[in-house]
Amino acid sequence: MVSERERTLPTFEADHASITHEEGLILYEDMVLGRLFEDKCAEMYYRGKMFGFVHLYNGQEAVSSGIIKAMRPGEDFVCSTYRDHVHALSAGVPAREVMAELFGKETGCSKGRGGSMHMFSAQHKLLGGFAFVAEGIPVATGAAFQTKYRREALGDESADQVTACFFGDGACNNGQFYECLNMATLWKLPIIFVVENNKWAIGMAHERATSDPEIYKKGPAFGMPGYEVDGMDILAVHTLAKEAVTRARAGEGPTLIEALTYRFRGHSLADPDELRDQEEKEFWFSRDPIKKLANYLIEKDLASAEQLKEIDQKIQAVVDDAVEFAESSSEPDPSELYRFVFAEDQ
Ligand SMILES: Cc1ncc(C[n+]2csc(CCOP(=O)(O)OP(=O)(O)O)c2C)c(N)n1
Ligand SMILES: [Mg+2]
Repeated sequence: MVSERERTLPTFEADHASITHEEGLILYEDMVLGRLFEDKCAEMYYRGKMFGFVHLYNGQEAVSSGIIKAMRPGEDFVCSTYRDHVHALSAGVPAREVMAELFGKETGCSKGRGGSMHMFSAQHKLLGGFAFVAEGIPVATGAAFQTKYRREALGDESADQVTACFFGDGACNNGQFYECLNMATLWKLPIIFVVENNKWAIGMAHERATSDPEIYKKGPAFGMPGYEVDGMDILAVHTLAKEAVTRARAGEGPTLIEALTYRFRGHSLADPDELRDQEEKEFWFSRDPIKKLANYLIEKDLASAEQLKEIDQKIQAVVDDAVEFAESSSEPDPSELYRFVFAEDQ
């Protein structure tokens, strides 16, 4: 039985989540936005509308939505990887700007200079989009440090922002991860390290590459709490995220969260996805986080099937509009090739 060889967690007692109708719909809508946006990306990529590597997030939505929706939009910092479209969307970057970036247009959130792996938005406190594995971890740690520094060294009372730093299981075998865990505890930084353990780093299975595959245990080794959470259950992720945000904002320091999740597509759209066996895929497909939340909301009378369908349709229109916007936007003018290399050009 494949389920016996999969690392999963006991079912989260959803009643502990005490979710309201409004919160439930916000989480649902954000996950649907992530899913439909990525499906559209695949379509546009295969139609030749975008170039370079495009890494999709299908299946992992509960992690982005569950964590980022526990934060303050536009104030708290979010740091991603090359699998960054959905973190950008959860952080509030409009779908139009994310899609236009993928199309390499000047209306994109990185002015068309970044593309899929380099989403950035100063307005939405999105720190990137990074092509190198683990590259965002020190950047996010730096963001958390400046918050702490402004508050404690410069006496700025308004400096209570929290940083969420997302990265994959593969990144946890990189030295920057350990250096940053050390500094974050040493200085009690307001940061949440979120490992999206989707079992694979391209074609390398996590347990083949890692001496102790239970990543959350590495938190306590550095003096911070480490938690494992079912990354296919948004209520579990969101509940834990709220605790970690509260802790960080109160000056109590960092938290390491290991979310057990799975990507429903290949590593990138150039990957034929032949290494993972079908049984494993079926097991994780059956744990679709969007369906799980939909069932919960309907069961608990927090939403009706019609309401959820209306959200699906509304979001589909948002995604279609994003494509139209991206298609009709202009490419950056070649004369501006070197503009925006430095912050002064903003
Ligand atoms: C420093 C560095 N080494 C190698 C690569 C090539 N590479 C790109 S993605 C990837 C796998 C990373 O897997 P993981 O961190 O688990 O993230 P996931 O793709 O599963 O989201 C590797 C090795 C890279 N981009 N950067
Ligand atoms: Mg991975």
